[in-house]
Amino acid sequence: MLRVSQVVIAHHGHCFDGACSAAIFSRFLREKRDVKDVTYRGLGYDPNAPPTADKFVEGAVNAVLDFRYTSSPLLTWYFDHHVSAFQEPGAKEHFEGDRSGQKFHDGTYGSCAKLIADVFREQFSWEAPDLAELIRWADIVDAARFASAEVANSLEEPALAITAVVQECGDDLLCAELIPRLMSEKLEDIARSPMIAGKLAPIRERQRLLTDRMARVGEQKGVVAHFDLSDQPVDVVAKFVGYQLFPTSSYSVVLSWTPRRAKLSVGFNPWSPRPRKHNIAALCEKHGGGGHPVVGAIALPGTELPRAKEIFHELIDALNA
Ligand SMILES: [Mn+2]
Repeated sequence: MLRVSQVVIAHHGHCFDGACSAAIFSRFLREKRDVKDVTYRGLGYDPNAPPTADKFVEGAVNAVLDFRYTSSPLLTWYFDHHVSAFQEPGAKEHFEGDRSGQKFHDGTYGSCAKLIADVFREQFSWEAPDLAELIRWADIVDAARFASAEVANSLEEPALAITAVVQECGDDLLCAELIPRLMSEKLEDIARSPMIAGKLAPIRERQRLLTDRMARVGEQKGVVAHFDLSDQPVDVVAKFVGYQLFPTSSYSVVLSWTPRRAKLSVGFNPWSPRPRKHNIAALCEKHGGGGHPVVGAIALPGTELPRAKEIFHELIDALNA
C-alpha cells in the first residue's frame, strides 16, 4: 500500500519524462522547501481513467507534471509541455487567470523535465547541476532526438533501458522506488540494478515478437506506414519500430487494442526524408486525443474498436493529404 504524504506529485505515468519531471521537482522541494516525504501518482490518458483531481489530497501540496491541466482548486503546482494540455472546458482561461506563480506551460519544449529545470533556474534561482544528464536524456527521449531508428529501438543506452521498463512496468509502486533514485543516482547505475536490468529480458522478447508482427501486418500507403494490430490484444507499442521497417515513410499510424482500450498512436518519422506537413496534436484532438506536433495518440474504450478502425483510415488519408 502506498502511504499518502503531504505532497502529492501526479505525473504522466509509464513515461520517462514524467518520472524525470517528478525527480527534478522532488529535488527542488527537498532543497528549497525541506520536503522529504512525497507520494507519486501516475496519470494516464485511458478513456476510463479517473479525473486527475482524484489523486489530490485536501490540504496537501498537489502538483501535476507532464500532463493535461486541471481546473481543480486543489492544484498548487503545474508544469507541462503538451500542446494539447487544455482540453477541459475553461481550462485555458483558468490557467491564464492563475496568480500563484506556480503554474507553467510551454508547448515549445521537447520535454517537461527541461521546462521544470529552466523555470527553477530562471525564476526560483535553483538548479541541480548533477541532474544535467537526466534532463538531457528526458529531452532526447521525449522529443525523439535519436541518431537513428536503430538507436531508438535498442535498449543498450541506460536511459533507453529505463524508458522501456517505465513504459511497460512503471506503475506507482515502481515509480515510488525509481523516482527517488533518479534524483541522485547515475542513469547507468540505475540501469544496471535489478529493478531495471532484471526486467529487460521479457521486454526484449516482447519487442522482438512485436517487431515481427509489425513487419507482417505493416504497409506503407503514400508517405504513411500503418499497422493494424487489433487482431490480438497488445498494450504497449514500440514507438520507432515502424520507421525502422519503413524508412521512406514520413508518418506512422498504429492501431492497438485491449479489452480496456483501443488506441491510435500517430507519429512523425524523426528521420523522415521529407519535412513535416501536419500538426499531429491537432489531428488527434479532432478525435478526442492529443499530444505534440510530432507525436500524438487517441484512446477509445475497447468496445469502440469499429470506430477506432474508421479513425485509423481517416488518419492515414489525412496525413497523405
Ligand atoms: Mn513529456
